[in-house]
Formats: sequence, C-alpha cells, structure tokens
Amino acid sequence: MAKSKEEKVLSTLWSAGCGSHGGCGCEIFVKDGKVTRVEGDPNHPFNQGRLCAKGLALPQYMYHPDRVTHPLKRVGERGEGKWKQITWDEAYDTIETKLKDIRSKYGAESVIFCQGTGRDIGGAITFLMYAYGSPNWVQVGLAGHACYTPRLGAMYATHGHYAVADCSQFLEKRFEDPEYVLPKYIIIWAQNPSAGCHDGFYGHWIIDCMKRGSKLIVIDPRSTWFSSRAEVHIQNRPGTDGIIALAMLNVIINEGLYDKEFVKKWCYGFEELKKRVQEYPPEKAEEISWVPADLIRKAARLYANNKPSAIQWGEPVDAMPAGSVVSQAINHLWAITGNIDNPGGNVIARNSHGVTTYPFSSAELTELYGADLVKRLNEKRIGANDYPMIKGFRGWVQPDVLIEQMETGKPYPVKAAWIQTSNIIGGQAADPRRHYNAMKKLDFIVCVDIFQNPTTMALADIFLPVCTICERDSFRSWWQPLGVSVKAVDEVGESKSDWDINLEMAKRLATTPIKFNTVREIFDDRLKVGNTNFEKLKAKGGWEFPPKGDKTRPYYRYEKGLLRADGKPGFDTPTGKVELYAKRFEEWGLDPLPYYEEPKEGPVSTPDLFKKYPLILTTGRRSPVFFHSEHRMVPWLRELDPDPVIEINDKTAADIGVANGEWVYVENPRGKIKMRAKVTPTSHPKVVTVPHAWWLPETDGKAPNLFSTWDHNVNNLTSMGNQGKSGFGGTNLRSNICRVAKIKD
Ligand SMILES: Nc1nc2c(c(=O)[nH]1)N[C@H]1C(S)=C(S)[C@@H](COP(=O)(O)OP(=O)(O)OC[C@H]3O[C@@H](n4cnc5c(=O)[nH]c(N)nc54)[C@H](O)[C@@H]3O)O[C@H]1N2
Ligand SMILES: Nc1nc2c(c(=O)[nH]1)N[C@H]1C(S)=C(S)[C@@H](COP(=O)(O)OP(=O)(O)OC[C@H]3O[C@@H](n4cnc5c(=O)[nH]c(N)nc54)[C@H](O)[C@@H]3O)O[C@H]1N2
Ligand SMILES: [Mo]
Repeated sequence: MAKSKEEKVLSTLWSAGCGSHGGCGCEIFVKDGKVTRVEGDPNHPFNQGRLCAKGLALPQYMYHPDRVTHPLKRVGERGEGKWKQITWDEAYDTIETKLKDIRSKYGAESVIFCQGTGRDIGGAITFLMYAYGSPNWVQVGLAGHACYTPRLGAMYATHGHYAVADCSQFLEKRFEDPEYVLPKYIIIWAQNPSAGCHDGFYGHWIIDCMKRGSKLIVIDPRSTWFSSRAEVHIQNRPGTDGIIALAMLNVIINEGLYDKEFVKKWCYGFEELKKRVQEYPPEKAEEISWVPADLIRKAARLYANNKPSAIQWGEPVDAMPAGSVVSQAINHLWAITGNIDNPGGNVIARNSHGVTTYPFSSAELTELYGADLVKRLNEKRIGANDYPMIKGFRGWVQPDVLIEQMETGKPYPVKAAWIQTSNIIGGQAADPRRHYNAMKKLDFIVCVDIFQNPTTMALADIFLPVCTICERDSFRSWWQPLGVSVKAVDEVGESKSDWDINLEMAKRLATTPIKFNTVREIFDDRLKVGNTNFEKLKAKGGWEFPPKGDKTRPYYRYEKGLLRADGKPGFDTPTGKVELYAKRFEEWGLDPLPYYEEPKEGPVSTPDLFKKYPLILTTGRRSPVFFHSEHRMVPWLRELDPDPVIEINDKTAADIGVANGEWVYVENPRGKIKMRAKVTPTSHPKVVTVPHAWWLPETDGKAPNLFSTWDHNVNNLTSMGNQGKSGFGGTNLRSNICRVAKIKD
C-alpha cells in the first residue's frame, strides 16, 4: 500500500492498540504506507471528533521497537526468555499437531480458550473454540467473572434485556433529536465515566448532559471530577453498595415515590419487594456503609421525584459480594420509578440492526457445529454444574472453579490453553501466583498478543503476533451504531489479524467442515441480518444507525410489542413484566429478591484482622492513558502516568509518616507490593486506591522478575473463591483490606 500523498481512512476504534470498550469513530492518516496520526472523526455520532490519548498515541504503539512482529517458539525453559523466530507454517503445524493430540487423548474440553476483556475478540475466539469442540471459554482469574456479566445477568433476570443511561446515543441526531429528553438527574454509581471508555458508553456523554442541565448524584468512595460537581456525593465504604440500593428502595417505596401506574401495569412482585426492603432502613445502611441516613434519603428522593432520571454504573458493582444481587437491587431503582426505555431514563440497549459478533443461540450453534457440541457445552463446561446461573446465562466457564480444576485435575484435567488478548499473570487474575503455578504445569500454551508481557514470558510455548486495529478489518455492533474497522495499512512485520489466525486454525482443527473461506465471508454472514455488508458500511464512512421502526431503536418498546419473540406487549421475562421478584433467579435456585451481603474481610466480617490491616483497599481505578496492563511502554502515555501510585488521604498519610511521592509497601495477609504514595484529600481517610495491572516493561522480563510484576501488581494482594451463590460477582478486587508503610531503605 505504498502511497506518497497523505490519505485519510475512516474507521472505528476497538482495541488492538487503543484498548477501549467504546466505538469511537476515527480518521487514520496514512502516508507512504505508514500511519502518521490518528484523530477523532467529527462526523461520527459516538465521539463527535473527540479521541482519548490512547487513540492519539496509536502510531507510537504500532511502530514500537518492542512489538513482536514474527511468530516465536520457546527454546529454553518456560520463563527463561529464550525464543526462536519461526515461520507461520511451522507455528500453525506445531499447534495443529499438539492440539489434535491432546484432543484425542483427553477430549476437546481439556483445552481452555482464554480471553481478556471484550475488545473485538469474542467472535474470533469462540469461532475457533467451537470449531475445535471445547466448551471452555474463560477470562482466566477474573474472580466471579466480575466484569459486566453480573450486571447483565441481573438485568436479564429482571427485564429480559440490558439497559443503559440514555445520553441520546441511540439517536443519530443525538441531543438534537426531538424525541430525546434530558435526564434530570444522573446517578453515577461506581464509575468514573471520563477516565475510562466503558461498555459501549462514552464517558463524556455525561458531561454533554451536564452542560445541558442534568444534575448528578455520585456514589463513589473517592472524590472524582464528577463527585466535585454533584448535588449529592455518597462516599461509602467500598463493597457496601447493596445496602445503599436497598435503603434507597426502602425510602422510595415507603414514601410512595415510585411510579404507581408503571408498577401496577408492568411490574411483578412489588409486594414481595416491599416486604423485603423493610429489612433495610437507611439507619441500618448508615451503620454498615458509613453514609449518613439522611444523605441516602436525599439521593432516593431526588432520583424518584425527578423523572426522567438515569443510572450509569460501573464494574465495582460486579465485584461486590453477590455482585449479581447488588446489580439487581440497583436495577430495581429504575424499574419501580418507571425509568426504563423512556427518553432520559435507562434505555434498553440492543445490538444495532440485530447484528451480533458471534453466534449466541443454541439453534445457531447447532447449525454451525452440530447438536453434539451444544450438548457438550453444558455437560462439560467448567463450573456449569456447580452454578445454575453459569449454566443458564452466557457460555462462560466459572474462573474460581477453573483454578481448582487446574490444580486437582478433577473432574477432568486441563491440559492446554489458547490465550488471546489476556495478560493473566500481569493483571487480569486475582492471586496471580496461584495461576502462575497452576498454568506452568499445562502441557501446551499458545499466546496471541502484540507485545511480550508477564504472562507470555512466563507461559508461552508459541507466541503468535497480531496486528493492531489500523492493520485489519473488523466490525462492531455494540451497541449502536453498527460500525466497521477498516484496514488502513499493511500488517507490520509478519503480524496477522486475530480473525485470520483463528480462521486458519479453525480450518485445521474443526471436526465438521468450516463453511467460510475468508474472514470477509464471516463478517458478511454476521452482518446480513442487518441487510448490509462490510463494503456497504465502509462506503458509508464506517457506520450506520438502524432504520426508523427497527426493534433496536428506542423508546417504550414494551408497549409496542417490540421486546418479546411472540410480538406481544411486555418484557421478555416469564411473566412478561419487569420482575422485581425474579422467576429466573428462582429457577436457578437463587433468592428471587435482592439482599445485602457483607464483604468477606473488613470491619464487620473480620474486626480483629482489620485492626492489623486498618485500611480498605479498592483496586483497579482506571487510568485514562492505559487500558489494563497495556500501554506502559508507550512514551507519550507513560509520561502522563509514570508510576504505580497509591492514593491515600493526607491525614492518614501523616499518621503513618508518609509524604507525597514516597515509596511505600502496601501489605495484607496475602502479600506485599511497592507503590508510590499520592497523598490527597480526595481519598476517604479509611480507604486507599491502587490501580491494577502494573508491570515495568523496561525491567528484566525473564522469570523470576517477569517485568517486576510481583513487585507492583496489586493482584498479589487479592484472592479467588469469594464468588457467592450465583457464581458471578463477589471478588475482593474492590473491597480488600491492607496496611501501608513507608519503605525505609
Ligand atoms: N486488581 C484488579 N484486577 C483487575 C481489575 C480490577 O479492577 N482490579 N479489573 C478486571 C477486569 S474488569 C478485566 S476486564 C480484566 C482485564 O484483563 P485483560 O483483558 O487480560 O487486560 P490486559 O492486562 O490489558 O491484557 C490484554 C492483553 O491483550 C493484548 N491485546 C490487546 N488488544 C489485543 C487484540 O486485539 N488482539 C490480541 N490478540 N491481543 C490484544 C494486550 O497487549 C495485553 O497483553 O482485568 C481484571 N483485573
Ligand atoms: N482507560 C481505560 N478505560 C477502561 C479500562 C481501562 O483499563 N482503561 N478498562 C475497561 C474495563 S474492562 C472495565 S470493566 C471498565 C471499568 O471502569 P469503571 O466501571 O469506571 O471502573 P473504575 O474506573 O475502576 O472505577 C470507577 C469508580 O468506582 C469507584 N469505586 C471503587 N470501589 C467502589 C465501591 O465499592 N463502590 C462504589 N460505589 N464505587 C467504587 C472508584 O473509586 C472509581 O472512581 O473500564 C473500561 N474502560
Ligand atoms: Mo472489565
């Protein structure tokens, strides 16, 4: 693609370089076959010309000298850092032979297919996994699968669909659309919208709403840019959000502030919920959460009395003890106030044009891979038999059960791992040492990545280099508009796209023939339900909203019969109503009503231990310039956030003799890491905040150092096995305990 004149390519950013869960439209500028700069596309309705630092730094990421651009084979011991460059043919042949051999000896289920967070990888990885015949798809070490899945499960059980705060994102003309109504209040619950790019949600939309008059209620133990501008800031003890939601429901129900007409017509189980919330008066919530009862009352009244209002929530909700239950309680707030699928409330979010990135339904899987696979999915999927909700909702493995199975080999051994888009040891997994020890014993591990990281160094037998978002095609339907990512330049070095790699491997490993010859055929097959294809979308500038009247467009679809398969009005639940008493939870053997569960460690559960480790540790607040463990090697980005820092309250720091900028140990019963102190009045005196996934790519990559991951990764202080009854949620990522001490030498 050698060109001398600068050319502009319109595309959609989604991972492999920029990180991100957003779907930002961008302009990729290309000269002489190289990307010279990347900017936000002013005509794209998602980000309207804006772009984060990670997007702007893409050229530095793409052409970084440390990038791996050839397939590698390990030649020394695992972790020794000795690699040999091999051809793609040798890499493919080796993997094919190994994985076929393992399948014939131990069954396809003995191979796990591991990804990190969403990105655009779900399609490629499940495509390969189903073709190979394994049911085991997992985010290894993500305790309680606590990333969006608990929230999605609760929403599915309550109203059959997913909902998000309405910032006009489902309308092409955005805020100018006459159908749109601005939320009077937005509750930002456990999220820092401007620092991260969230699940199909662009954080600055909240600021767009604020500029137009929306007011804020923020529930966050830290002070943030948003909390400093909020009418109410609820600064709670981390992990106690469940009781705050229940107390807010108590106030709204007992004071009669709910939407009586909506509840009567569209909700099921109101009396049961009413009875349950009597157990949670605001005074009880105050005792547990450290939040004054009157502040909880104020937040509840403002939210319920000002319709429409919306709730925008974040990952800490999933990471709570019983995360799916906390999600359910928060979900009920928008349910009983009738703030669902109304303009300015919580609008039902559906994939644009009905396009999904990979097959979900059993019917589709049967057609593609045969009935036997579908049967085996649930029979052999790790954790599905321990947790009915794991079996009944989404095809994931339960990660806490997986680690036990890797250690014990029961009920069957795990022999190999295909790891694509995940840094397990360096950030994703709680208790990485345990994962390191368990995974080192596997017979065969493939890592598909862009850079070496603690996981690839520690574990890979074969490293397959992938290209970035500017070097490959892709598509995106999460949530709207429908978009395509467009290949702007040739692949750097010998790197290939994830889809190219997985299609080739699928062809070699499939038990039934793959019906697609090219990746483009797969994309067009997924896009055809939307009456479009890749080229059409590309020609339109990379995106398209669904036509008027399409079921994926808002509002009030429950009145119009647009939510249920039978076409009747109502919600897609067993009763056709919003189920405050969730039949689906009941069917899964779970409490159908929300309740409060205390974090496993802390002042209430372990008061003696808390005397020794007197601070609540919340981990993983997002940095706007990094995506999880990525980007630490990119100069522009590292300059903005150079060190792993712990945020600590100024008075607390003074008490333990720590000054701003000093290095400290952060320690708890599970381990000790080093962080630089950021002394700040914005932290609650009893809460410290530590970002996750820190490693130092500039240090020795070989074991045991593994890029200093044991010194700086906060997951050395977290643990597995707190997942609660549903199998979803309940990690201690956000509500751990620790003590902080100055490093003397
Ligand atoms: N303590 C603590 N731990 C946490 C969290 C927390 O809040 N606190 N958050 C958790 C959550 S919510 C999540 S989702 C996980 C995320 O965990 P992961 O998704 O595993 O995140 P990363 O550490 O960024 O690892 C991603 C790897 O994939 C590579 N990569 C990026 N894009 C692509 C691509 O397109 N193709 C391929 N093949 N590779 C790519 C990157 O180079 C990187 O090495 O971490 C979890 N871990
Ligand atoms: N730039 C960037 N963007 C990202 C990511 C990234 O790594 N970098 N990761 C992506 C992924 S996979 C995810 S899951 C999302 C997560 O993104 P978010 O859901 O926004 O999560 P955080 O930014 O970790 O935390 C948001 C806020 O929750 C607060 N918080 C911590 N514990 C609690 C608690 O117990 N209760 C309450 N109420 N608040 C609490 C923190 O102080 C923080 O201000 O971000 C996504 N976007
Ligand atoms: Mo996540």
